[in-house]
This record gives sequence, structure tokens and C-alpha cells, in this order.
Amino acid sequence: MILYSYFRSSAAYRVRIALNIKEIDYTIKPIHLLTDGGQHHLPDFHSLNPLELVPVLIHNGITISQSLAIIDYLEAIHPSPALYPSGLTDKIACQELALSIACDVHPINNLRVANFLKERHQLSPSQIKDWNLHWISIGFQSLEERLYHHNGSSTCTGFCFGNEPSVADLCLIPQIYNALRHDLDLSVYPRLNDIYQHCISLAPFKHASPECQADFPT
Ligand SMILES: N[C@@H](CCC(=O)N[C@@H](CS)C(=O)NCC(=O)O)C(=O)O
Repeated sequence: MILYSYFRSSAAYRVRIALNIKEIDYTIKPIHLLTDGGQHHLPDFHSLNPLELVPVLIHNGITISQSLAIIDYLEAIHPSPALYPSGLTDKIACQELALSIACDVHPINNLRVANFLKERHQLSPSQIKDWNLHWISIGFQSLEERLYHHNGSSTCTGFCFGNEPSVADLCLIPQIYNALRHDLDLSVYPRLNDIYQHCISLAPFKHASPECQADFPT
């Protein structure tokens, strides 16, 4: 199993956590999003994913892009431990939260969006930071409310839903990591903060973190 990954990519980070939780052996092929004008734009990588985004997984002759499709593939070939809660209500809430991050929050903070704002519209680094924090804050406020709504005032288990990590946590933790790079004050979102502190203490999350990747700059 080969994972094309970039240490800081939050979409690749989601998949790395899934692989670690399921204890699947994999080899990382690093794709640097900044050097060589972005290695994801080179022809070899383009032929794997014409959208020129990481991650891409290759297994048994199958090439898959889209982190959530990759995670569903892993779930199908390696169902245990499951990455979705078992009850229908929790499962749908988990998908809802994961999709909120993957479809509504993450894409507008992507590198190519920042590059476009900088190159086409001459936004400064501080304006781009403001853009990112604006959309992340709106997203995080909704996630915080969604989690209180779903779980009530019960004590936080350290995960979004139930007592085990789910796809919701796989999307949330990398998104928070990304937000902290933009100096977001996470204490404003106590439930998200509790989940983050708990998850990053666990080995599958820790080993998937950008700092633990071979391509992390030394
Ligand atoms: N929806 C995709 C998003 C993939 C994605 O946006 N990857 C980012 C890194 S997190 C990327 O390759 N960005 C390169 C760019 O924006 O130029 C997924 O979930 O896999």
C-alpha cells in the first residue's frame, strides 16, 4: 500500500491516522507541495490525480484520491476497528461533521486558494491569514454547537462521538492542527479543545502528525 502524502497536508493526515488506527502497513511517497513549483503539478503525479491534490493511495492496482473515499476503502478492506460509530444516529452525525470539515471548511483554506488570492488579487500574508481564520472560525463555531447539540452537556469522552475515534475525529484533528498554525485561539471552543488534547495524546494520531513524518523539515 502506497500513500502519496505531504507532511502538512490535513487531508493526508486524516488517512495516516486511519491507517495507524487499523494498523495497516504502508509506505509513504512524499510529494512536496512547495518545491519544484509543487511536485503535485508534475506529470507523474498528475497522471495519478488530475486534480493535483494529495493524498493518493495505491493498493492492489487501484488508485484512489479523496481522503474520505480512501478511508471508506480502508474501512471496506479492513473493517476492524471501525471508523464509524455503530448506531445510525451517531453514524449520520459523524458523517455530517466529517463532511462539514472536508467540504465546507478545508477547501477554502487550501494552498491553491491562498496562492490564487496572493497572485491574482495581491492579498498580503496577513490578509490571507485573516481569510483563513475567518472561515475556520465560522466552521469551528458550528462544530462546537453541533457537538453540544448531539452529545448534550455530558462529559466529553475525548472523541466527537462515543468512546472510540471515528472519521469525525480523523477530520477534526488535522483541521485543528491547521488552525493552530494560523494562531487560532482554541480555548474559545472548549469541546473541540478537549477532543484535540485527548486525541493528540494517542499513538495513532501522534504517529500521523506532521512532525512525525519523514518529510517534515529538520
Ligand atoms: N478533498 C480532497 C482535498 C485534497 C487537498 O485539498 N489536498 C491539499 C493538501 S491538504 C493539496 O494537495 N493542496 C495542494 C494545492 O492546494 O495546491 C481530499 O479530501 O483528499
